Amino acid sequence: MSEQLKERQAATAAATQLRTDGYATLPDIFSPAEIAALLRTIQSADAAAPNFRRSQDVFAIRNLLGELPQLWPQLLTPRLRAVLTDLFPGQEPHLVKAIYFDKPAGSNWLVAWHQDVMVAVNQRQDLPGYGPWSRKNDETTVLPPAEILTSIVTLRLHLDDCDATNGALRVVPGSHRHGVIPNDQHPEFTGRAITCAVSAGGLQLMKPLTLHASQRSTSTRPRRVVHLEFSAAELPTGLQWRERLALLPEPEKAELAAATPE
Ligand SMILES: O=C(O)CCC(=O)C(=O)O
Repeated sequence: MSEQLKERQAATAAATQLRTDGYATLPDIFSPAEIAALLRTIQSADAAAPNFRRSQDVFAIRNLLGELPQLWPQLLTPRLRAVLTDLFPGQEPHLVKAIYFDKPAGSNWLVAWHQDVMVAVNQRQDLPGYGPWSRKNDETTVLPPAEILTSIVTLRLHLDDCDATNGALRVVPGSHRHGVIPNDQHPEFTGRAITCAVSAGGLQLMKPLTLHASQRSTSTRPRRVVHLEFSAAELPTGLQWRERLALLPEPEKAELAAATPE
């Protein structure tokens, strides 16, 4: 069987697992050279901007592609595009959020159990099914209707080998099928959590409603992740995903279009 066919089969199996369990992993989507190039771009950033948060326990860049637009073509490799095609068959997904998380060696940063239920939008607009609203650090977020939340798929690209010792994400399989779970009910679910080890270059896929958390690091290795959220859904007129980015045309298609006379 060709490598390409094996990859397509793995991606189809991951898309099925994502629907059932709310998470899946896909190894070897980015090569060591592609990871090194991404890290060079991230390390070249001017860390003084307000979207950068640096402490001894975490370095995070919010609105990552707004801060570092040159990362977008680096991330949109043919392999990543193929994964998106499997995850959004017959649809045109766009990016709706991007964050960089560096949990350094020995970090005390832990993230408690939660679901990702708020989406970042351009403005507050009272609409049926949208709310509550929140405004923090100049950013408006809202709990959208279920069809918008369930349209989102998170792809976490791991830039380092990651396991339970350096803060791998823990998830509760199937929890995304229970809608928004009140905090006081989390303990009913978290007893069956599993740890998602992912090697460098691999992707962890996750539905935003999957209950997830991450532990402190007891390792000497960092855990660097590019967290990307995609959706093919559009918001009602007037409301826009705050970080919305369309996929760039594939280079060969763009070349073909440029060479074809109208
Ligand atoms: O990267 C982590 O450890 C946690 C991130 C997370 O939970 C989130 O972005 O919702």
